[in-house]
Amino acid sequence: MTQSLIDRLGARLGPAGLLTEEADMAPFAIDWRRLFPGRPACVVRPASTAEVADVVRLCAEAGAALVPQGGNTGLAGGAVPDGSATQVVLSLARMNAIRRVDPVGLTLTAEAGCVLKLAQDAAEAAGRLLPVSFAAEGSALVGGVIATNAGGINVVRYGMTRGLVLGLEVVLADGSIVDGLRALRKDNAGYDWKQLFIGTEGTLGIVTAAVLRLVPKPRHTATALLAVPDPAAALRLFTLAQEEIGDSIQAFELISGTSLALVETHAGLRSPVGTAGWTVLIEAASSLSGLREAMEGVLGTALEREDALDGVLAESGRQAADLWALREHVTECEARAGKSVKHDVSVPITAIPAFLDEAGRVLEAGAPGTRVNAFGHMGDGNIHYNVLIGPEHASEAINGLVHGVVDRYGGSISAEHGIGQYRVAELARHRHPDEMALARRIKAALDPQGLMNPGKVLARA
Ligand code: 2HG
Ligand code: ZN
Repeated sequence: MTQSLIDRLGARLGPAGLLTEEADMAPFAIDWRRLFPGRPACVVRPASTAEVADVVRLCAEAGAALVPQGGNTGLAGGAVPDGSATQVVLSLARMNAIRRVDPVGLTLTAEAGCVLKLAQDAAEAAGRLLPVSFAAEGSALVGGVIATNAGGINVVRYGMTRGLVLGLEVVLADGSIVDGLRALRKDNAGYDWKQLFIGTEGTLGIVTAAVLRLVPKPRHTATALLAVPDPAAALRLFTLAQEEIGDSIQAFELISGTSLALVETHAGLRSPVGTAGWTVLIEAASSLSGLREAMEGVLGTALEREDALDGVLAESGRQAADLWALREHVTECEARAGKSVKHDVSVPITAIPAFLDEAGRVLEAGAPGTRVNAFGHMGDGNIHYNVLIGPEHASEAINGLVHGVVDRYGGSISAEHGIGQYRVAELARHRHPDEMALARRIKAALDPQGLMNPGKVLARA
């Protein structure tokens, strides 16, 4: 079965569209963290929506499962195949055109394989901003950003990717194409079906192109790094910043001393405000003047109230980039430090200090010898509560401890990274059975054969 399918895929896509050699398929077979090695039957690289549709139809006819893949930067193993050598990996990378930028209507239309950074650059060249940004933006692809409803550093101001998608083109599990590439701000005509494909990680269909919402590009930016005594002080600082410059805050990040120590050890980058306690990185942006003075005011008041122990305000774009580098290197340096168990959690913002405190105590008691690398997007309630472990620690037990605390604070076990295969069991454990049953009904309706990214988000039926 598999060989005849591969032959048909090759006949449809030509040599540029099909990879079957082990070495060529290797980068598509394993995730960035190298936690989920798989073996694809083949890798297809369609160059158009029509080709994607034909691939899906051929696979459906042959009963072969499909695993859509973007930039393969995900942290939950959602874009890699299992080890059966029967699943077809569908890379969207060749569908990389930016079809249109409309600076007046504030939209950008891109194909799924466009690198996020290139889409951001195209918006910038038109004097506008595509406000989704995260450390992997140089490799992540627009289709994957949408399929995972990516978050990142600007959610505090602009919301998740979901809120930036105006129109979508998708290929359904039977190979039909649905073109909803409307560039409208208001569109209440019937079901908003595109939401089914945003954040569902390719389990219901494949995103092939999208119309994204742009925003005006703020003229001025102010970036500050502050050392704070503890997370409770960081929360007070957040409240102060909300009151003083709330409408211009576009990032409010919390970084633990452990995170900065990792960055210092493994990337040689040193924080100008030290690594002793906790650190907050605030970025504000506005087209109105006076932003810098307003940010100075926030810093001054925070220092006066002793909610900040030290602080720097970037003098230039270069210096701002240096401050951001401290934050953006955490993931890479954590990986270099050894094994870790990641938790991408969110809790109500006001609960962050208590959550951090309680999770720390629970781990100390239940998993002695672990080290917590906590950092994240405090302004939207999302903490990456990653636990560095040794060979004696079991990751499921640590998940149980941390997610137990998340439940007690009414939080979510996946704030922005999705479920992939990494959190399938945890999702089923933490979501109400009624919600899981509803998800299964949606899955059965859209993918009756169960061939769209099986085993991701939901356990195989
Ligand atoms: C970030 O915020 C990313 O830098 C990665 O979401 C988080 O490494 C992580 O756990
Ligand atoms: Zn993050």
